[in-house]
This record gives sequence, C-alpha cells and structure tokens, in this order.
Amino acid sequence: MTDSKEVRMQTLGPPGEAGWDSGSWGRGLGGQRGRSLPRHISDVCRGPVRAVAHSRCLIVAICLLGTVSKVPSSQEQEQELAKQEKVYQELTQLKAGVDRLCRPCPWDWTFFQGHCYFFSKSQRNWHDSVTACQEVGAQLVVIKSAEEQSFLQLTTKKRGHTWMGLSDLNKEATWHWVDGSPLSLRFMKYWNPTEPNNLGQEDCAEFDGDGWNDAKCDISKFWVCKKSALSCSHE
Ligand SMILES: [Ca+2]
Ligand SMILES: [Ca+2]
Repeated sequence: MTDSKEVRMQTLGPPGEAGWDSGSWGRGLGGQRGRSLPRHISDVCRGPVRAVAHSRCLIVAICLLGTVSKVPSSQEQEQELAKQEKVYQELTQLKAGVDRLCRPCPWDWTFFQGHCYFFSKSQRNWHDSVTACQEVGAQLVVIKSAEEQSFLQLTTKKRGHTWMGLSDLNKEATWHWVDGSPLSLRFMKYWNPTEPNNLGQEDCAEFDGDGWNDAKCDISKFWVCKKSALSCSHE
C-alpha cells in the first residue's frame, strides 16, 4: 500500500472514494468532508460485510469525533461546575451563619436578664404610656426582682422622671401593677422618703431619682416598656 492510498483511506471523502464507497457516508457526514479518522476506524469501514461495518463505523466515528471535539470544553465545564459548587457551598455556609445570628430584642431596646426594655425618648401621661407599650407588644414595666429594680432605677435616673406600670387608681393606697398583681411588701422600701404621699391625688408611680414617687397620672413623663426576650437557642 502506498502512502497516498493510505491517506485516502483515512480521509472522509466524497461518496465512492476509497474507504467510503457507500453514498450514505458522504451524505451522513456531509459537513465533515475531508476530516481524517484513525487507521483502525478506516479498517472497520472496509470490512467484508459492508452494511454492518458501515453502521459500526458511523457510530464509532461520530462518537470519536464528538469525544475529540468536546475534550477541552468538557474540562472547562467541569472546572466551571467545580467553581459553581464552591460558590454554592460558601453561600450555604454564609446563610447558616446569618441564621445563627440572633437578636433577643428589637433595635433600640435593651436586654436585661431575659427581658427587653424600651426607654422612651418622648414623654406621655401615664395612660398613654400604658397604651404605647401595648402597641409594641409590651407592657408598662412591671418590676419582679431587686436586680431589675436596680437596673431600672439607675437607667431612668440618667434620663429623668419615668413612668412604671404601678398605680392606686382603683383604690387609694392599694397599689397594683398593670398585670393585676399587687405591690409586694418587699418592694415598699423603694418609695422615696415620705412617698407615696398622694399629694393632690397622685395615683401613678414613677422612677424619681434614687427611688419611687406617686405622681399625678396626667403629667407627661418618659416611660419604660418591658417584654420577654426572644430565645436565640437553635437546639
Ligand atoms: Ca394615690
Ligand atoms: Ca408623691
């Protein structure tokens, strides 16, 4: 076999040409004219049972050409997929981190021992202060412990006269919190000296300096709302 014949056999030429003597080759691979195939593919195409051999040859040739032409792009696709997978994993981790972040209290509220406190910047009378706290899902502050009392007294002392959720509106000298509970005897020591004095009908309690005072309910003062803090546990 001469070099020129061997070259012709390995070339997808027009129908009838050596190595591609069925017209279907030229039509089936019309756009591939002149493209070379390896020697062993050519040999398959020249088998004795040509119809079968041509079918096998066509499949092998298409697969081979497809594989050869896609090798670089396939690698690029794998690299691109790897990049996308990495970005996806990073975003997933970032989202998990954000989900773990938790604020137990709304902005502008102060957290203290499992509760959130809102110290108003404006002033209202006692009844409007009760309403203001209800509107934000809270209550005009009801004091439950000595620690809480100390925290509130110190904070309000810096701000000025501040309403708390305590009054004797229903019965003079009988003090109740806005949650309906009576004022405990152990809290009586927090009244300022000579208070409560009900001077001119004072029925609402306020933080005043270092202790409590009864004052007229229609006077505008700051107020403190209290509500439970959100649990940040994800267990
Ligand atoms: Ca009173
Ligand atoms: Ca008073």
